[in-house]
Amino acid sequence: MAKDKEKRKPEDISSDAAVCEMLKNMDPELSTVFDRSESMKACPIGSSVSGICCKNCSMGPCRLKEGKTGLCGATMGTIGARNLARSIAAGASAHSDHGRDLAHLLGLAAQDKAEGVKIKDPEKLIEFAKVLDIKTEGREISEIGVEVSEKASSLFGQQTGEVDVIKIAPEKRQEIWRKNNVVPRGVDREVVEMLHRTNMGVDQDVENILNQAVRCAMSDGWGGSLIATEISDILFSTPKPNKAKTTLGMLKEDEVNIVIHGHEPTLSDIIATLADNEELLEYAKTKGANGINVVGICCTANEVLMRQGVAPIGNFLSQELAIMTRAVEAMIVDVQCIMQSLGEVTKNYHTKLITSSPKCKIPGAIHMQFEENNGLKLAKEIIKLAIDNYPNRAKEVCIPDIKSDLIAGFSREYIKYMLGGKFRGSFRPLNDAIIDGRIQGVVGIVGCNNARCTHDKYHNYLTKEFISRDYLVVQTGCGALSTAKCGLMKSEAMELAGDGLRSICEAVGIPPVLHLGSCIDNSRILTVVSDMVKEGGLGDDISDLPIAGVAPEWMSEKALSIGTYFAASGAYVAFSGEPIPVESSIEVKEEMTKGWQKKYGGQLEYIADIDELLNKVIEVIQDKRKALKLDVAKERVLLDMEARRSLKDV
Ligand code: NFS
Repeated sequence: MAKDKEKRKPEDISSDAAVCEMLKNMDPELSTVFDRSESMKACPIGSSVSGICCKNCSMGPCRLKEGKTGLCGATMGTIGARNLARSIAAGASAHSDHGRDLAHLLGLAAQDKAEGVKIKDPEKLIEFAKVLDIKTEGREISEIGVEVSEKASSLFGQQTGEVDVIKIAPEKRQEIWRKNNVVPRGVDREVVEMLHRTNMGVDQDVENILNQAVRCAMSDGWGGSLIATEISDILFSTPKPNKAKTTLGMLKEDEVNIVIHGHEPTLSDIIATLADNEELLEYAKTKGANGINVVGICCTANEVLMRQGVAPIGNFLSQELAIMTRAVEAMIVDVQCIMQSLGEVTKNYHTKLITSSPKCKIPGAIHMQFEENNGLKLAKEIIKLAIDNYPNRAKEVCIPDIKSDLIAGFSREYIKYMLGGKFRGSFRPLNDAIIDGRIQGVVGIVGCNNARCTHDKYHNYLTKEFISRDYLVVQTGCGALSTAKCGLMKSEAMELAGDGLRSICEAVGIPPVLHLGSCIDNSRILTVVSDMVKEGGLGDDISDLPIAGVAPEWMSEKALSIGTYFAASGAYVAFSGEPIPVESSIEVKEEMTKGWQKKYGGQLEYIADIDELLNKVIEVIQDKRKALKLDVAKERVLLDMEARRSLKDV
């Protein structure tokens, strides 16, 4: 391993200064995801740049190159479409299963049967009840909560009709979906049908397979994810801006450090609340610790950051290094984006790795199962276990002395309020700023980190470039944590914005990059753009808006589902970093670009060169502005080779 590490400088591995610090100081005998990304190359067939692989039956795996078919006769196009569709189904199922659990929890919380969980935002409950056609007048909150829980849960198993949360979208968009037959009938139904249709010897038509892939992704964005976000807000409160600090430097030398990692807000919200508990703080003192420091990683971090200001110490690629600081007493993981290597890494340190979901057990971890009725008790047990582990900590810890300020927690409700005020909350000022060109457009830069690209680099680069050209950037997931760590989510970052965007940031008092939450909360972006359409002046559909989405360091199947439902919602979406695994099939690429553009007014494509991607997004947004006949306040800035070279060093 030590030999591999000599190959790349920490700065080439990560743009996170605290991660670089850790890479310089970590035990050379230990391996991280970064080392393995060098020692193990991706399978060239599986990565799908030069070929394609089908393993849907045991006559294979069939490795295809241009001009060949599998044993059954399946073509590159069919296999590419099937593989992509299966990944979308897996991604959609992850988000949706998360939403299902929250829908169930809401019913229990409404009846006071979920320890430590209550309905914190009754106003949002009433609003969501209306979306679901549930009567609210004259009814108790608990009664509404139970019915919302039942109705939301039923949308997962619904067999016919429409998942009615799609009604949040503009009318015209709903008609486009109906015309193309992609309105999800029920969340689970679309995932099951996708798996059936990609089974050996079923759907073999690229367009037909991808039509169902779109309906499946729609059941995520306009189904499971949206339900998850709405109910998380109802139970744990709708986010408002919160000041916090970030990076691995937020671990504390003299306190019990507890890292919450994964995606679900439930147990983590209770653990974070208990960090101030007098009894537990007293107990910590008896073990020599000066406090209890709860911090987060990945999307669980985003959930508790937005609502409680809990410090996110890093995104996906920081999880192993957090343990290597020797300062973490316990890491509690729930579901998704949790590396199996954590079980091995913790063997070398005193850190207790705790799994809490029956859906995710890891060799080497202690399993302490969260049930809806044991939240408070379990959270206390976990914190006590971490406190008991504090005396086992090594004398020397290795916490990077690097921190960055950030503001997070821009929900749709807050954006409306900050622009229009409590009594006339409105998206009018945002639309007006876009119309008069102070804001050229809105770009969502979202998604994962990928160990095969320089950690955080593309997220940070694109964000700086877009804000400097007056594009408002909204972020979720690991992308949001990336720019937060490099200081782009604090008010001072408005200095890096173009004059137009800066004038808005100054007037409203916001940073030029807005943190909208976890990956599940990409559905917040859907509701924001729907509101922008309804506000008027920017066309009558999402596809008319000068907006775009980018996932520059994508890695998870969930990202494929997200990219697909944004394209189906009318947005131009570009992925970079590693290719979407359909690159070798022209037929599939054509359908995802030209085909989807014709059907939905949006598309999903992969662009390897980050400057080419930047230019393409600018071009798409400027074309939308032109179509809307908006005054072009600024010249379109496309980069020539010389300008590119001067920008390379970020
Ligand atoms: Ni999204 Fe969140 Fe991060 Fe990617 Fe994983 S944590 S759900 S999948 S890696 S952004």
